[in-house]
Amino acid sequence: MRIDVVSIFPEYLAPLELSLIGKARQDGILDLHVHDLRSFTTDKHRSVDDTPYGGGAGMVMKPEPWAQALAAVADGRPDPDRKPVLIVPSPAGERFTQALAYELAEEQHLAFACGRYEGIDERVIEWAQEHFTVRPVSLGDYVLNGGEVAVLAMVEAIGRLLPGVVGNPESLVEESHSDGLLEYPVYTKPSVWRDREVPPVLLSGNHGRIAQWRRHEQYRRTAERRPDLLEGFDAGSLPRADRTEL
Ligand code: 6GU
Repeated sequence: MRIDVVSIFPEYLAPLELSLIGKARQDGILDLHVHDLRSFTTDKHRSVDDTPYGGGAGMVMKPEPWAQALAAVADGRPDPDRKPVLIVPSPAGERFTQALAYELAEEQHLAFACGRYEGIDERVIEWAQEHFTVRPVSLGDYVLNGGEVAVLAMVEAIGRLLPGVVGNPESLVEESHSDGLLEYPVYTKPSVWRDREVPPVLLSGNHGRIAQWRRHEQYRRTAERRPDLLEGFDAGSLPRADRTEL
């Protein structure tokens, strides 16, 4: 997969050189390029923002540097017959979910346009649709200062789904949100720690009972912490005692 990120703070994306995502880049699974928006300015002051038409607080990102940057990104697309997906991080976007991460992990080329200040001139977003499939995406209902932290989260969530990035693909199957429920609690040695015991069923060696206990714990946690996830959840896979509560 190719990923391009455009930002006025390219250093913010440095963590993408670390850990699993950094390794995926070294292994050639992820071809990730970070671009400094300011390098696409042509004026002496390398300005990227200006005051908003109509008045109001804050500044708006100017269209010209964005058009230059996005044209360069589109020119670098690996498949000339396919539009890359341009993700515009914004608290006004659709919600980023595990389902969207899986969908985007199927793409060959993703680009991220990191806005700062009050956002990017809307005409850039309209024009970009000629060259990209544009998707404004939000991490959740709170406001960040810019898209960079959101890109770190999205690239990690998408990148770890690419074949060969997570060593044991089975760990993708049992984690939170992969099956609509939160994940079950986990324990390791010692079996007693500060007078607290590991749930005895996990030491029983009875794999059927362990699977049933874990499923029950997934359900219990989800009901307590995220009851919204249980609306429309297919209860058929739950232990019978949990099923009747739905
Ligand atoms: Cl994706 N961007 C910004 N700037 N703020 C956010 C966000 C994204 N998601 C939640 N808040």
